[in-house]
Amino acid sequence: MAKIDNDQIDEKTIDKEGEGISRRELITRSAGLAGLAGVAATAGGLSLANSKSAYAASTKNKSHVAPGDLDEYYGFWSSGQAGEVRILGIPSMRELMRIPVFNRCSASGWGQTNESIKILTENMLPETKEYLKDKGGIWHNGDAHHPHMSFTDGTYDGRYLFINDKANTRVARIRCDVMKVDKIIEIPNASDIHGLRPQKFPRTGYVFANGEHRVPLPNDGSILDEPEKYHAVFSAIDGDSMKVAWQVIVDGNLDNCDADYQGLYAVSTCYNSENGVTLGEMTSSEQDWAVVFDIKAIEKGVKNGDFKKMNGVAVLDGRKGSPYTRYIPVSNSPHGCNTAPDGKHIVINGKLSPTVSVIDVTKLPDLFKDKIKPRDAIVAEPELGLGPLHTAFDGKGNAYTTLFLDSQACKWNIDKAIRAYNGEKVDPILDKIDVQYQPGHNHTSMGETKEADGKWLVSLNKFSKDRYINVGPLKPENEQLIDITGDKMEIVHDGPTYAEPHDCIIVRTDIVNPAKTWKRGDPMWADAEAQAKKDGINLVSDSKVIRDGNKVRVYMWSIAPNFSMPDFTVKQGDEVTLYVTNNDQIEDLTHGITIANYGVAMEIGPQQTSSVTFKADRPGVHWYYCQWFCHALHMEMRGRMMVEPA
Ligand code: K7E
Ligand code: CUA
Repeated sequence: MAKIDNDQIDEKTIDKEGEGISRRELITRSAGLAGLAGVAATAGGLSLANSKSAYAASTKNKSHVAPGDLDEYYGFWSSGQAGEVRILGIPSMRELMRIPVFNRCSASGWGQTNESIKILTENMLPETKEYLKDKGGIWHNGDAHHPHMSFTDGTYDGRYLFINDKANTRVARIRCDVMKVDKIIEIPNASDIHGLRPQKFPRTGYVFANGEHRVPLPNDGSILDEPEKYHAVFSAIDGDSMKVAWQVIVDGNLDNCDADYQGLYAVSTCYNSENGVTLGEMTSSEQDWAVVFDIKAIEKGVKNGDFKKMNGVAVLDGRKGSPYTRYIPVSNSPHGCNTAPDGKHIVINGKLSPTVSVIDVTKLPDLFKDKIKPRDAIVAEPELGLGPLHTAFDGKGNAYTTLFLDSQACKWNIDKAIRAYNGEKVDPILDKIDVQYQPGHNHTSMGETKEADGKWLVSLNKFSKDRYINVGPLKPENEQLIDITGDKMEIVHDGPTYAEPHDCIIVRTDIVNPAKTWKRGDPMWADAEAQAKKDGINLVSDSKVIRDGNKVRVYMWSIAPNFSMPDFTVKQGDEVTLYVTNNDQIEDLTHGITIANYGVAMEIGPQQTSSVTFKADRPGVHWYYCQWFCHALHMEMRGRMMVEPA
């Protein structure tokens, strides 16, 4: 058996669907591994079995995931200025999926479908709505930095992912059952959300989000060039309701943040203690801070009414001297903020200083009681190298810090660093490895949870520098997979990426259990369901054009390779809403609908309803067709929209 016939597999999959057999199982069962090995042998002259064992022998930690094999971890990647989230398999580093979030997506229609526009606009501030009124009504860009999963009891729970948008001051939530965004909120009173971390304990709970840039409050033009009146704001978002629970005004600029494992404190790195507005002013003093937020005290303050209500949110004053915060001096311009899985230590990364500062969270109660001085909360400050930006952990007491300027990953031991700080002659640095090139974030498998397992480290490098064939002036960035099971770190894989591998998390596959198809009645298309009900339409079985003045609603469904309607007619100038329900029940059988020369396109997953509204302002015959390859007769899956001239 030298060749696997895809059509055959599809047919069998369809036949066996009732028995719940997936296409994957079918390949293994019916074609057999011998068949797959045969393909590999024909293609590469190397049998699958041989290549597998060769890789297994060459690395301690098996990084090669052979064709047909599955990954051990999900990697959730932010994409920086591309505005989306990407799902990778780890350790293969294969990109498996993209989730449009703050960007516009040509394939799925994110930013165009009614379902996505609702999510993109429903929690937009009125002044932003007003600003975007004649600009299409939505933002078309975003800057997505920090993807983090919801926690229960100190580890990932597989419910949601949260991610910030630095560009347009938003936070989005992704449902992990369908891997689509279900909420996007614009954060009032803050500017440019940067650091973001969910509460780890008892659960998420709060999602902490840093407003990075200082702006006047309100930022309506009444205050302009008076920087002393600007503020940065720390927000706690309720991860269940996606409403801002409370905010705290701070001194300086907020950068990154993290939460403890006790549910008591959150910590943010805070640069620009000078409150300057130019680079020179912002970096002039020797020291900046780590700001500690006392969550219980803040909640009490909210209860007692010790706040100003701004844009409907309780805003507390957490500037220096406030009972809600403490400012721990650390070296100038700290950047990353990472809580260790030991539940005790939080690492503040120096950036402009070669050191990282280790905070002991058990000292924080005394700090808030003013029994100790702020610096006494620091228990270690090892010098690691130039440009420490972010730190990851292996759950065995070791930390891995990216050195941006040195282009290295540095492995060091927390306990040894504490002993060295106490005067013992011990070197906390265990190993350094060159990465390619200038790393920003890094992340270890399960590394920000109490279940950190010390298997993989990913280094997210801002430059690929000579690592790949030249693709023109814009180069890919580079992420490297590092095996950390041994004493020495070992780079086992390079992966080029498009802008920008900003940050990621690595989650065990048993924690994430996405659905295989949509389920009817999903809240994603509740509005379509409600409108259909009003129109007396059953979305899964009716095909109908309903005219309501110059508003026209077209309902159709699809089963590969057919749309239930071969054509429909509207008048020039009509506002058309097109509802399409994909009645296919087979996993992987996504359809789409594109209206040619109308700029309309959307994804319709199995059992999903999608809708889009547009103005039929171009007379003539316009074919609509399915743009998701779904069947041997996919090309024929189409129909005509006829627009009568006015
Ligand atoms: Cu996570 Cu650049 Cu947004 Cu560090 S920040 S690199
Ligand atoms: Cu349906 Cu292609």
